[in-house]
Amino acid sequence: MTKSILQEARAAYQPQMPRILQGPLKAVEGEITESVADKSEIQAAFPMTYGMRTIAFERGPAIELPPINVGVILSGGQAPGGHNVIAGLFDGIRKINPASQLYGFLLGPDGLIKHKYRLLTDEIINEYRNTGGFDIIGSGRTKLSSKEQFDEGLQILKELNITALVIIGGDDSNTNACHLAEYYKAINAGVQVIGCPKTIDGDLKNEQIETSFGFDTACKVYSELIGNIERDCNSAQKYWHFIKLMGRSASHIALECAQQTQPNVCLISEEVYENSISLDQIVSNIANIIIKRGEAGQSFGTVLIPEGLIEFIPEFKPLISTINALLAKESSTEQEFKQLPKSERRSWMQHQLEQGTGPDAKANAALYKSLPEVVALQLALDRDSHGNVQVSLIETEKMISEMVAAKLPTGQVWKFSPQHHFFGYEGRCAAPSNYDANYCYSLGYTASCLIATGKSGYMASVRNTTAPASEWIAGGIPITMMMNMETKEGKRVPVIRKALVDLNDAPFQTFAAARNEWALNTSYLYPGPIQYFGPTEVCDRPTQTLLLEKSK
Ligand code: FBP
Repeated sequence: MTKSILQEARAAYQPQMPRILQGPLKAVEGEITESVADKSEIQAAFPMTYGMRTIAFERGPAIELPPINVGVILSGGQAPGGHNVIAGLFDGIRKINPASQLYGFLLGPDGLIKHKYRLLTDEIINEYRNTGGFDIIGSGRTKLSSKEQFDEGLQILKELNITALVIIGGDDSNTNACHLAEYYKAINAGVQVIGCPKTIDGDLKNEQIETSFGFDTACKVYSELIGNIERDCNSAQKYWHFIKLMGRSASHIALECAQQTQPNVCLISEEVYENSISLDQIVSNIANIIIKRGEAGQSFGTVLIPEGLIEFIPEFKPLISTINALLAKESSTEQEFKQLPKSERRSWMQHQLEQGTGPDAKANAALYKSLPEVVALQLALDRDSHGNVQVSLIETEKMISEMVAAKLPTGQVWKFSPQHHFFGYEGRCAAPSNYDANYCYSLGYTASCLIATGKSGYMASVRNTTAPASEWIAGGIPITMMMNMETKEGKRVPVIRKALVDLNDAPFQTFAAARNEWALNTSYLYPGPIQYFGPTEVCDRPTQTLLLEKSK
């Protein structure tokens, strides 16, 4: 593979990892764990893997272990650093025994079910060290959840003599990893299952999992782009830029980028929901800022919009869950909807909503009717394999700017000229920052240690990551510990609880204290590109979110 000069230089980078992982170790068991909520239901769903103890690695005696064959899957959306998780896992199992083998299943969980895999050799791994993307084996969103799929998977695992499987994914994929661990334990399959916390969205975190990998790099890439736009905007002084940012439900990315770039407006979905801020209020608030800036001779600005906003606007929540139920996989209404030509879909949906009987039925029908055609159709697009609305496909940034334009007074000397952007795919495969390169490698290596110590149903955990990497703490967290019950596609199911932005936490509080100033006085910050070489305070700085959460 031909490499750029930067790729060549990055290939030589030696990721740093916790000191504890650099020598022989033992697993020290902590407290017995309980799920974050709905204990009896989670326990009933996971009788074999519920209530296990947390694991921390400490110095231990050197033990000789036989070679092991391990499988790895990349699941869901790409996130910078995935290749380093695989490299850390590879190096870890080779350290356990140099004859160990790593098999990568291709294009996500589908590779396991359809028996498509690749043996990962030294040569292949070396090609991908410290690179972005998931292309070493590809990723996919197939939901790994049925007994048939688990049995299909077991066939190939047995054939390749694989006794441990590492699933690198977000909350949904790790929930399914736990189901798989549970099933393989119950049937005594002899296969351990370990999860790794991945997602740029930053919403797979809790006391033990400080952050999901990829969040750091993705936010740095988006912040560079936002900073560039702010500088352009401040130079030409003629556009308002409406920038939608990926992150699915949670607004962590928008909040982090706001801290890094100080835009004029940043919406936080969780605040909208908690304070029941209506669409009309959101729009009026932005319009007021535009008017004030226009009157002060500043008819330009930057607005950040989290991609999941629409699901949090109070009047949209019941509408979306009604549409979700109508489009639930294999329901009769979904089948009917899918047969319709595109031109008839909006009126079909309108009719269904008007026939609704619940307390929100009238409001749902009226709201749907009021939506611009594109947004109405985008709301009814296919759900993903986990039943989630694909918020990345809904053009909220255009909807909001159109509604803002309609609220502005006419006949002013200043003008309102909007520009629209959506930053998501631009950051998901970026070359990992030093933080993500180190964190990911450490996660992969930790997964190999969990395998060596016989664990299953655990997620690899690396903590204390605002300290230098040598002081990071490595261990394993029972996945059931992170679960609660939620309603998905009309059914109550156990899932890892998503970490949304907490309005009482330091990242939001710090932003809230500064935003009025940023709104009216142009205070842009231009963070520039990720730096891989240079002073540590520039190159190894974690996200503001993590620093504020850890009060550094
Ligand atoms: P994961 O949660 O699987 O990591 O995916 C995150 C994400 O990037 C979201 O921010 C975004 O809404 C979604 O993936 C887009 O999905 P797709 O890649 O299927 O377009």
